[in-house]
Amino acid sequence: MRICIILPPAPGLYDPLTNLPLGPLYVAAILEEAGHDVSLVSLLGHDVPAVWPRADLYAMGFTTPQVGVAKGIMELIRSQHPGALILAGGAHPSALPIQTLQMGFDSVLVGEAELTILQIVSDLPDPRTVYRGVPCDNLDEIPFPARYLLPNEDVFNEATTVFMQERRDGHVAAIMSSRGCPGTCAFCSNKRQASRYRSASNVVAEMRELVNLGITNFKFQDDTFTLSPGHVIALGDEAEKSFDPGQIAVRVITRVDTFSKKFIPALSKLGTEIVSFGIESGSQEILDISRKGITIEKVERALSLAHDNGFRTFGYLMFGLPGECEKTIDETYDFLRRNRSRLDTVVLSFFIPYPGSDIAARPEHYRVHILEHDWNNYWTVQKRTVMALPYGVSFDKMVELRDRMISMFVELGYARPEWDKDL
Ligand code: B12
Ligand code: SF4
Repeated sequence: MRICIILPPAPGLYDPLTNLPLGPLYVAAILEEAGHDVSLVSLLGHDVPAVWPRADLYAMGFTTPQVGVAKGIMELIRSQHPGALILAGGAHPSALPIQTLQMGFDSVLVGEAELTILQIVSDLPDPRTVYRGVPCDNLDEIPFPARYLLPNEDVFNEATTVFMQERRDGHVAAIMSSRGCPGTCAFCSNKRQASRYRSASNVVAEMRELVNLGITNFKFQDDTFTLSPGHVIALGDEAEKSFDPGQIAVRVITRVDTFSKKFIPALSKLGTEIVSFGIESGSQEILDISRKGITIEKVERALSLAHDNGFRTFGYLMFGLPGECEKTIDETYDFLRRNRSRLDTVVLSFFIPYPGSDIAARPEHYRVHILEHDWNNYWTVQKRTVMALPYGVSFDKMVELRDRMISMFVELGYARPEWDKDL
């Protein structure tokens, strides 16, 4: 079967190439392994082709702000290949499958694809409209992402954005060593799922393949990297056996409440340079309203622990969550000032009610009015849009608070010219 996998453009990202999407690459790997004739069209930083190759099935994964571009591509393919079957998957179609079908896609795969995608292909030419993916328990069974189908310049990228704009030898790859997060954050569109882990040898084998190609910087995309001490310790040991000291550099992201002393030696063995934390806000009230499940005290403890052990610390903060007001901005300012010496960099996002999140599903429960429904504007970092108004706060006030938040970053020295680019 000829299958064309498409990576739609990501016009709101500064550097999509150092954060290549793994989902469609896993789908491609499964299909290739089963003997299908798979091609991949990457539109991340590349022009949309005027003429599309003929295929039996076109498959595209996308997030909410990519809906408009994904629809345009689907329509272009349809105009050239009227009988083509076009499948959608990934974050947005999983959150809103029916709306995705209404956009004109033939089928939607909700959730993880690996155990279901071959069924879709075998149902051709009459696939069902909605398929429910089954989470894979044994992640070691899944082949490595089919990066070899990508254009060379996507894989052998410049590797600057991931490590604080430092130009690095070697390139950077995204990698995932576990799936699922038990968190309940109300702004997050992940479906709550039990965590599953790849074995350390499986992860390091993937890293080894990449290192052999000259890719030596790794951004672990696991939702919460420090969930399981056993997993991280095994990874550290395996990496230490497989790589020379200093040969690889790693960035991870995690929750402050799972980060503890027992992870430190393993993170060092793994070559970790940057530990990023989802902090979201310096206001306990905001953290509680958004069901983040962490305390400011735990944030400060985690930042100290990471900083004192020689890691660079990144904090992800969000402006405009439910409950945001003058008082919470003041609290965030105090937090940022207090922690300046142990927080190296901050990435500031602007709250967006993504489909799939509890806030988008129940805005009244969180006492917010959602203002923006044009998904083309659902890019988190660059747009700086006020997307939702907490009850009792006017639009003009929110704009003023947003501008204050931005100026406090500048004043405290967190903002740099490249500030938006550290995703
Ligand atoms: C790494 C990551 C990024 C990276 C890479 C982007 C990417 N597209 O993978 C970067 C930093 C660039 C990024 C940017 C953004 N991200 Co992001 N990101 C993630 C994260 C943490 C992991 C993604 C991942 O690799 N998962 C592992 C793979 C195996 O899972 P997967 O991607 O879900 O893929 C599986 C299924 O979805 C499905 N599938 C996926 N694609 C396809 C395609 C086809 C054809 C089929 C059939 C199936 C299928 O099968 C895959 C294998 O099982 C997720 C959260 C998460 N845990 O998934 C958020 C997430 C996807 N991001 C999100 C958002 C909002 C964004 C941004 C919009 C933020 C912004 N800057 O404005 C941008 C959008 C950029 C883009 N092009 O998509 C939201 C999406 C919400 C939504 N409703 O769309 C998520 C879910 C975070 C969250 N918890 O809310 N992100
Ligand atoms: S925001 Fe992060 S910690 Fe919270 S539920 Fe989503 S993935 Fe888990």
